[in-house]
Amino acid sequence: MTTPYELWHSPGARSLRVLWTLEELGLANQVTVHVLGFPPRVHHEEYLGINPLGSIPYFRHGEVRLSKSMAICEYLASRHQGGLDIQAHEIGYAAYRQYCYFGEATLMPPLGILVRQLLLLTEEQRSPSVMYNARQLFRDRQAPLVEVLRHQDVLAGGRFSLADISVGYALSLADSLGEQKLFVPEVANYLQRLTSRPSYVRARRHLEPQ
Ligand SMILES: N[C@@H](CCC(=O)N[C@@H](CS)C(=O)NCC(=O)O)C(=O)O
Repeated sequence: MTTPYELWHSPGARSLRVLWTLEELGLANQVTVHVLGFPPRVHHEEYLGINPLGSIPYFRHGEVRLSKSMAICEYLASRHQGGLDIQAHEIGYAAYRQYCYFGEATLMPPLGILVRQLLLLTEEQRSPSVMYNARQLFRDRQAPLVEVLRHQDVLAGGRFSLADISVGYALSLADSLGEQKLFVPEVANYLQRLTSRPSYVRARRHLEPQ
């Protein structure tokens, strides 16, 4: 018997990257998804007993425990053939590594600020200057993407990869927050291509509260 995958997921959270990866690999029927209200540290105190960080996603596979979305995606891509990870000997490897990190380390910080301001604070608690700066930063940080997307449909290696899932999740979060006006045209078109993928559409279905 194969060891099942288990994923803890919240609507709108980075666990979408993992669901998207599972869908791309045709593995969606091999995962048990635990859907939690967000933030789980508020709605599900018992979750801290599973993931002491209290963050989403969390992933279990036998003895394996992972709490970083891209680490989970890379773990899955390395265990299953599907071409989602670009190998060191392949063209595009450097760009692949760059954009796997870029999605999380460069695009997500300003979006994290917007999530907090728009979803977790009351209107009186919000700071217009903090939101203005986060929006500017998110817009400016699209510049490297534009350079790549002027010449290619995907970010690395001439094929869809985890680099697109990393960056695509961040862009889709900005979209869900209603921040479409921040997208430069090349990036808006790229997001449209990504979110038209059947695997993305299926993964999104898990975003609906159960
Ligand atoms: N770098 C981590 C970040 C995980 C993270 O911050 N997740 C957010 C949701 S997308 C979260 O759980 N925030 C609430 C909290 O930490 O209590 C990853 O890529 O998975």
